[in-house]
Amino acid sequence: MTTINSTPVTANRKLLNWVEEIVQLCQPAAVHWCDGTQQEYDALCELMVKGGTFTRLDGKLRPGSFLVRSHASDVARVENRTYICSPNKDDAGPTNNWADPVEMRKKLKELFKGCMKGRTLYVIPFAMGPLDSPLCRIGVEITDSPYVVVNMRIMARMGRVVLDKLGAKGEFISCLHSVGAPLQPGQQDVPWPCEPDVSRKHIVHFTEDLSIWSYGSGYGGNALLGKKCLALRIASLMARKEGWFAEHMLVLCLTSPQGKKYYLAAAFPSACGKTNLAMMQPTLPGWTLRCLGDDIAWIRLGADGRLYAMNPETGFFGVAPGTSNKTNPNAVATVARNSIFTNVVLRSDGDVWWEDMGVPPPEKGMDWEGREWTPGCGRKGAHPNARFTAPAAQCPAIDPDWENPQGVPLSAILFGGRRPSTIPLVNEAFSWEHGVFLGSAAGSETTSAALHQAGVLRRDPFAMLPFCGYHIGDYFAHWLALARRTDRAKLPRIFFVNWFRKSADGRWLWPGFGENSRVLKWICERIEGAGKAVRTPIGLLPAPDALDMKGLDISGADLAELLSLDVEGWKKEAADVGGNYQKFGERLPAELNKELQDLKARLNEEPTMDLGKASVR
Ligand code: OXD
Ligand code: MN
Repeated sequence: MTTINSTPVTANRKLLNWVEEIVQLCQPAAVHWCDGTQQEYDALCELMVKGGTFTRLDGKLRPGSFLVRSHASDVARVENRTYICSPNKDDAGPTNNWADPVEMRKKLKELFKGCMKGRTLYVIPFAMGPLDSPLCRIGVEITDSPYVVVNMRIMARMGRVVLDKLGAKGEFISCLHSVGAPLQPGQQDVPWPCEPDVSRKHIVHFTEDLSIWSYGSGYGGNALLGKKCLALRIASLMARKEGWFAEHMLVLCLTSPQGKKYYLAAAFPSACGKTNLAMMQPTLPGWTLRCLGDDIAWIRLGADGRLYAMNPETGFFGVAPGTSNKTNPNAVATVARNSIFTNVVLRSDGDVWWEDMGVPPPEKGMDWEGREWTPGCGRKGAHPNARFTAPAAQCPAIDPDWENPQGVPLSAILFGGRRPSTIPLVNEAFSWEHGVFLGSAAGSETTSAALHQAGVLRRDPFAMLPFCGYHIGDYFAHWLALARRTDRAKLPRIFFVNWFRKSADGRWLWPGFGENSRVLKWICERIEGAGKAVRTPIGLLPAPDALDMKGLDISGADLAELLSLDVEGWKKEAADVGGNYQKFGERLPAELNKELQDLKARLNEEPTMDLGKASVR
């Protein structure tokens, strides 16, 4: 067996033993301990160019960047092949696939036996969170995919510095990954090796030793194990035990014209524009927005009783289609260089293109499957879940505190989803418990970019449906308990937003994107105890004149609809939330059932809305 970078610069016995054990099991042709340097990154990219996996993009148009096409069977996270293996089935809860840990280990050992034959095994020490943060956690991913190594270098802190921090005795989360495509002697490799048989793909989390085993897919969250597997599923388990929160939330900083900073976190389901909001350019004069993270927030209670949020990642793994100078100019600038594009169109000039990029399509190109493609050919050029991987530090709107080891103090938490009807533009919770209720009831209409049938309402509590590593009822209880651990006045205010409301004839009622700053301004005003609000059965809605609408051409009727209370729609909504709550059984906290019953009762009373009379909470 050859070894490249063979001398492991660690005295961590546990790590050395684990690597040895996996080498025995997977039987790779070589072992490479990743040092995380630029030279290593460049060499692996070059290796993939030579092997036909990567295409180097034009050095002037897209410097330092590459295109890769995945196998058609391997284009997204595979939720139905994702498992939580807790000894007790009930502890995984109704939102997870459960499997018996003993049986699953047996099955995985069989799958992994010899699975890296003919390939190099890479050891990737990585850290989620700044190395000096109290929340920083170390993982080690073993993978046979160089694509994973280079993506991990963008998405997490990795290499030598992490081994140094780990030291001889430090603890790490073991993350084992294989594409599941051993090579026989003399067998020619393919550009995107994976296990095409979906039933053999497994993304498995063991709750006792907090280990991750992923087999058969090389794509995104299935394979970059620091992201959804560690920073959400495994971290949510650790967070519950240790009293913090691992959330599917963006973090941003809004600064008012007076120079006051407001840090906000927002949980929206996948494909609801988290990346767009995280780095949005406000249209309101004098307001600025800076990005701290677009996907994951680790949140802890500070000594001063406030909640502090930190982004554990160092990059963006964003959906490319729909990203344009109109929807997200900061993302367009971020991916201008040093980025990896997966499953987009390759233009003949050596640059990339995707649907709704805001620039004309090339006359001719190659689609995400590597076939000749022309604009009118009837097929999409990019896969709807095509991605860019780009360093967060390249974002022109990155916040100076994005790597602050302490995190930033949150003033508000937003929930949201894609809801064409019923849900108003913005709604403030009456209390912490009501806010947790709104989060537990979150849902979104699915789009073709997601992994599911398009156009159906999928309840997605706290946007954590596929990411909570334990029983979701216990997760709600964990959030509710926070109000007993600190002064309520120090808790962030909770809001529900909906940028996706449509008129009866199918028009978007709200322009979204930079105009969302108008809603964020009202949220900041509410935090200051100023913004005018109307008390309604569902929460506190902006008073009719409370949103700053200067310079926005939107009809009074449309605005009224966006801010109106649809009592009949909400009665249906409450019934549907109640139906979904049934699934959570006895572990649904009584407080949430009470919130639901109170909502139903308020909806059955005469609506008390007096639009002329604004009440400040
Ligand atoms: C993501 C997701 O890729 O939530 O971030 O699906
Ligand atoms: Mn996400």
